[in-house]
Parts: sequence; structure tokens; C-alpha cells
Amino acid sequence: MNHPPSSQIGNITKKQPDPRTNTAVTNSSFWSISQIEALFDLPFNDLIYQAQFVHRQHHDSNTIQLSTLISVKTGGCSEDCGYCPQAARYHTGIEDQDMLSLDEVVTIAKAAKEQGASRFCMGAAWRGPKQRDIVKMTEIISAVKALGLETCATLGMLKPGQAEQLSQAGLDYYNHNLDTAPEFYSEVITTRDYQNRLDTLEKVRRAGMYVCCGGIVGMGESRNARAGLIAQLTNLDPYPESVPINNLVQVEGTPLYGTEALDPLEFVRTIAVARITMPKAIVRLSAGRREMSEVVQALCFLAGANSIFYGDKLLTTGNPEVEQDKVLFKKLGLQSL
Ligand code: SAM
Ligand code: DTB
Ligand code: SF4
Repeated sequence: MNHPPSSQIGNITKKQPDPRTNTAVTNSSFWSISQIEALFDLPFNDLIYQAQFVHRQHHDSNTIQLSTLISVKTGGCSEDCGYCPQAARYHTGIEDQDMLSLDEVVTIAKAAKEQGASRFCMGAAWRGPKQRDIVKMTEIISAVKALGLETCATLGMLKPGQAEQLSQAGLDYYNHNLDTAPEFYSEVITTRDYQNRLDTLEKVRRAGMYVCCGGIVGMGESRNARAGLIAQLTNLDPYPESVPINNLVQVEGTPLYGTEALDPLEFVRTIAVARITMPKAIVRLSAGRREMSEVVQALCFLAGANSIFYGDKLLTTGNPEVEQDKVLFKKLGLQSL
């Protein structure tokens, strides 16, 4: 078999200990934006070949991880993220909802497990949690963990000590996205800055949790900005264990509604570049799947995506029906983890 030359894949040498298991997470050496842009610029077939090659070195080629997502607190958020239907200042028709009760979350988590999900992700429309929110979340996290599910939460910016409390309650992953390149960030969000995001990611790492961190494409950013996002992610030390790549779900009333849609092949390229630069990470084909054809989704799996959100809803917008996903897995011969 003709292997892609390693010079084109990057010099994968640096070893980093995994915070929990102490097994080696292989991190790539530093990736410059121009090296990443060179990957984006490859002929499509060569890029996909390299991504598949890297994928098969580190993952089972026909296995995908299923995460179910729920919104534990919806709408009314103080931030101004230009993509988000939950920001209070945009009029998107989303109904605000206070925090769900422990029983409500456990019932939904049990159903997710029965459907085959291995991880349960809980999202909240907060700039960051207050201490009373952390107290409720720790009860919820412990109860979900006790069902035998992996736990993930995305609650916004964390204050000192909060990551430790979440970790002690049994939180496995904290999701906190860098969303886009630093240069494009202020075009999308003005109520916080890039360094705020990096600071929370650092707190999550120090508390010993796995990092789930990715971004959104299709927000009108340039290819250079997509490469800049990937550079930020891969050059985190170590790079995130879980990397969600979202395609913007356009919601009427948000500033980004009406943005020219990203070419689906460019989305596939972004997945491939994430796979090549973060070989051991789980790369999640995240928001935007309902708007994608089966063929594009299949290309994303070929390019190295090995996780999806599974369940009929994301936080406030739709996701493919579970039955529809089961049919797709059968057609593609995919097994869940
Ligand atoms: N409020 C917390 C925060 O922003 O970190 C957690 C919840 S927030 C909804 C989680 C992530 O959802 C965002 O960082 C963003 O990447 C993603 N997201 C939100 N709205 C989206 C949309 N319309 N399309 C794609 N991804 C979206
Ligand atoms: C992530 O990267 N994508 C998810 C999850 N992490 C929290 C959120 C997608 C939200 C899509 C818009 C909505 O449903 O409100
Ligand atoms: Fe609030 Fe998170 Fe939505 Fe931004 S992405 S408006 S912080 S819920």
C-alpha cells in the first residue's frame, strides 16, 4: 500500500499524558496556519486519502460514538453570540425555560441510554453558571453518571473552583468551543473575548476533565479563518480529546441568519483537516446534520468524523430522527461505540 508521505501529514512525535488514564495522547508538533492551509488546498482525493490513513492508524474505521444532547436551561442568555438563537437580545421565537429538575433530566438520560447513546451532554444558556447552578448541576451530573453514561456539560465560562466541583461530581467532559479564529471572533461575539475561552479551557484541564472543544463553520469566515480555528485547537497542549465541528444552523432573528451557506465539500475538508491535525481526537460531526444529505454525511465519516449528536433535537434546533440515523448506519455499515 502506498502510504501518504509523513511530511504531508505532519511530524507526529510529541507525547502528552492523558489527565485521567495517564495513557499517552499523541499530540502533533506545532501546526502553523500556512501548513494547515496547505492541507485545505490539497486536491480533494489526496486530502481524504490522508485523513482516512490517519484515521485508521488511531481509530476503528467503522465505529462511531453517539452523544445525546439536551438543553437543561434554555434561552434568555445575556451574551451576543451572532449565531445563537438563545441570546435574549435576538428575537428568534425560542421559549425560555428555567432549569430542568433532576427527575426530568434523569428520565431523558435513561431514554438516551436505551436508544444506544454512550455520552449524555447537557447544555445551558448561561454566560457562566452561578454557584447555585453548580450545586444543582453537580446533583444532576452524579445521577446521570450513576446510569452508566459518560457525562458532558457546556455551561459557559467557569469561575475558580467550579471546574473542580463539576469534576468531583463525575463530569467526564466539559464542552467549551473556541468557535472561530481569534481574528474573526469579534465579528461574531463582543460580550467576551478569546482569552476568556482559553482561560476556562485551562481550568477544565487543571481539574482533570477531558476537553471537548471545537467550533462553527459557515459563519461567513474565510478559509484562512477556518485554518486559524484548527490551528488554535491542535496547538492546545494537549489538543482536545473531543472536537465538535458545527455547521452553522441558521436561525431567523440571529445576526448570522442569511449568511451564504458553506459549500458542503468545504465542510468535509474542514473535518479532514481536523482529523489529520488531531489524530487521536474524537471528531464530532455536530450541528447542521439535519440540513446535510446522507452523501455529505458519509463523506464526513470518510474524512474522519467518528461521533455525532444522536437524538431528534440539539439544544433548540432539530437533528435527524433516530430512526433515520439507524437506517444511515445500516447503509454505511457503521457500528456505535
Ligand atoms: N452558553 C454556553 C456557551 O456558549 O459556551 C454553552 C451552550 S452554547 C449553545 C454551546 C455551543 O453551541 C456554542 O459554543 C456554539 O459552538 C454552538 N452553537 C450555538 N448555536 C449554534 C448554531 N446556530 N449553529 C451551530 N452551532 C451553534
Ligand atoms: C457543540 O459544539 N454543538 C452543540 C453542543 N456543542 C452543545 C450545540 C449545537 C447547538 C445548535 C443550535 C441549537 O440547537 O440551539
Ligand atoms: Fe449564550 Fe452560549 Fe448562546 Fe452564546 S452560545 S448566546 S453564551 S447560550
